[in-house]
Amino acid sequence: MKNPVLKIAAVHDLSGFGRCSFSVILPTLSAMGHQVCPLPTASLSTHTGGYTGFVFRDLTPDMEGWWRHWQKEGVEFDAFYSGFLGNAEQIDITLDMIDSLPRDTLIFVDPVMGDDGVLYSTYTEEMREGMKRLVRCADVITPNITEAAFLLDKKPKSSYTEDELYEIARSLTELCSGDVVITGVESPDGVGAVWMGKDKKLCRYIHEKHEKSYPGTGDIFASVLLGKLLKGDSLDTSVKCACDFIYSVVGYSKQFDYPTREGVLLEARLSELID
Ligand code: PXL
Repeated sequence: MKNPVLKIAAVHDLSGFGRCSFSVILPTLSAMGHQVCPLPTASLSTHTGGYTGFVFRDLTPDMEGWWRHWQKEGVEFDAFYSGFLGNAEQIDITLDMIDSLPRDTLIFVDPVMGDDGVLYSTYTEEMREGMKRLVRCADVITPNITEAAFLLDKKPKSSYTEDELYEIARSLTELCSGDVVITGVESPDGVGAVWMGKDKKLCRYIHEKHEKSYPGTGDIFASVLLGKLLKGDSLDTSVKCACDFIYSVVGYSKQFDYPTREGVLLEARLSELID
């Protein structure tokens, strides 16, 4: 009988504390029944949002050898998932990995670059150009609204008309030729995601806005979306499930008094993701 557990090659950083990147990607996708195979780009004692003085090790020199070893061992992946990348060389290495994969591998790119209208401090112009090349290879991309603007060389704004959102999503489907899911889109009724698939129809799913925001929710959103798509769910169902989960876990976490920089209380809500 065929092994039912799908394998995902995941290229992200490891932040030891603060619930970002692998700290949330691994439990989320495992709860959904998938195997995450981590290829770490860097190790940090914490994420970079809200902490200073963190211990940081750049793992760029190990990335190609790590990938070659998997290839030599004949490991076959059902999906490839990239996120926060530390420098322009890591983007080129990630592109080479994607190039070496069979055509039917699902390429899922979360083009992590910034939030709230600004690029993360580690992001350079060269990396932004590299990220545009990376999204071109993707079957699914999940920029937040700030990253969507940066990918299209536009200045981020705090609100967008329906026509502007349509144009952003359509331009991104041309850039990546896959499905585009844009998160953190504000509207008078709340906040949520808009998405556009092959039919070029703009869809939207909104929840009322929680007054607190936490780091790492973009990583959890992308992981739930990927997990659902790999189970064979439609793009619409998968996006709605990811939005519902984020709404639920933020709503749960905000009742408790602890520093938001520690991220959402994922461990307490993971069971919602188990079939
Ligand atoms: O969740 C995005 C992310 C990933 N990795 C690191 C980060 C951040 C956001 O701040 O600092 C190290």
